Amino acid sequence: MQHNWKPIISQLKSAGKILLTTHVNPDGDGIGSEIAMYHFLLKMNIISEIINSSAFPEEYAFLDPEKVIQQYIPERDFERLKEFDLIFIFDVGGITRTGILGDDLARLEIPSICIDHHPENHIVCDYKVVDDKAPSTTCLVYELIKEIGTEYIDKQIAEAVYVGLMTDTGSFRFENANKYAFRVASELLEYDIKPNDIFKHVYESYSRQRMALLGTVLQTVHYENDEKLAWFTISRDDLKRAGVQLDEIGGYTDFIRSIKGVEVSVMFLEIDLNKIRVSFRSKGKVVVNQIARKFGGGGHFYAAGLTVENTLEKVTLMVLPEARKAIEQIKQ
Ligand SMILES: [Mn+2]
Repeated sequence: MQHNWKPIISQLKSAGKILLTTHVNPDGDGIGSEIAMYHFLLKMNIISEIINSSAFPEEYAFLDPEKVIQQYIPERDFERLKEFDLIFIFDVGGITRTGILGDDLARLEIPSICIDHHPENHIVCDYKVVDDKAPSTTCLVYELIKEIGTEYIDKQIAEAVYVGLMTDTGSFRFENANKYAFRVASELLEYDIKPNDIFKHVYESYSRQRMALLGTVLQTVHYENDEKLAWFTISRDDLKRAGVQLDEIGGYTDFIRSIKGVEVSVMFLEIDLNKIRVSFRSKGKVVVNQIARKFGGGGHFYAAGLTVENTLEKVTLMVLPEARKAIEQIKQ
């Protein structure tokens, strides 16, 4: 894959201080991109900071032993944002996904660069490299670093790139686990990373409470359309009762999709009072970002989402008819 990195390279080389950020509820790809870029810039003697709108999910702590990732607190950090003269936004297809930090940055007119792999990326930036054929954003970051010099890549950078690749390809089993994905993975192995250890950190470190709540969810899944559609809700009360943090819920929708016969799984998660995050996962017959887009969301063809302000019940009543319609259109 060839992209024009030249404008980015000249901008980062002349920058004084760079801000690195990703989407709300960051995943392995967003965090991996930030960490890879941060350590690469450090080696180039370019100062950068990673600041995100959301808290840092525990399962990625191993990627950041120095604890360089910060969470944005407007009252404390807003003035400080003016110190940055370049912003990198990773893995973000639309500005609403950058959360409160994105809103504040929009007021400051700092030059920005977006590196992303979402189809129909519509974020407004000064420069963008967007490629929906890239299995992860970290693959694009890796390509950028390679363009400047492979000598900058070390184990920590390779691990961060690998985490984005592993999580966004569902551990190399989704449709985007293409030749390119495996080629990058095999190149990363040259840096002595341990896929088995990385897998254990990310996917085998769940709390008992999280797994117990998943058990409850499994018993309350609603099946419709000949069991091709599976949906479930999680309220703030459910989380509180189960003793589970919001950022531990990642992966539930993938898990429900794995049930035989299910084509689309949908989670309705109450992330705040009357604020609902809807996540879609599809096995490949239904393009779910089209459903998400009807409500102002977006994402990948088979993994997409949206956030709406309303009650859990109202949001299910609003979104499910569109999901049912999409499933009815599956060609036999
Ligand atoms: Mn991604």
